Amino acid sequence: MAKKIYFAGSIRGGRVDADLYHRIISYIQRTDVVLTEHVGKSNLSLVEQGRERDARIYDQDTAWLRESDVLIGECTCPSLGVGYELAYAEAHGIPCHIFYDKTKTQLSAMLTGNPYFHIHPYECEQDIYPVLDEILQR
Ligand code: 6IA
Repeated sequence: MAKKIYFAGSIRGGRVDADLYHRIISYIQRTDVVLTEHVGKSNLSLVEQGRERDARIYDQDTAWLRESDVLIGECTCPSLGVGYELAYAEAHGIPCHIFYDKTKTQLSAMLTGNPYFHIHPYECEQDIYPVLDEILQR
């Protein structure tokens, strides 16, 4: 049965890796459902929408997190929101897989230091896909 994947990637933290998110999401979608497809879209509005509009984003995202089977995060570009989502997923017992390009960044010790998280440093994008196959049990 198709898994429900919560893909987490930076939005207001910066969109430098948006095209990479899009490619990862498309790859997962070959067999599974990505609840957060919008994270890979170009032309996302980065502007704060006011607390009411942001509350709707928060409510929807936390509901999707609770119903997801796995969280897959691309964490090369640091994002407060992604950090929050990881802690939220951990609190709800959702398995979390974190990818980051080790030639570009160092991950926070709050992630690498937590044995709950499955951490996947990579050196080039092509390293990501075989690991995704394993996570998705293809
Ligand atoms: O702090 P950040 O904005 O970088 O946090 C990014 C993370 O928070 C992502 O993994 C998303 O799941 C979530 N997130 C942040 N902003 C939004 C958002 N904004 N919509 C949905 N999830 C969000 C509105 C964009 C909309 C116009 C499509």
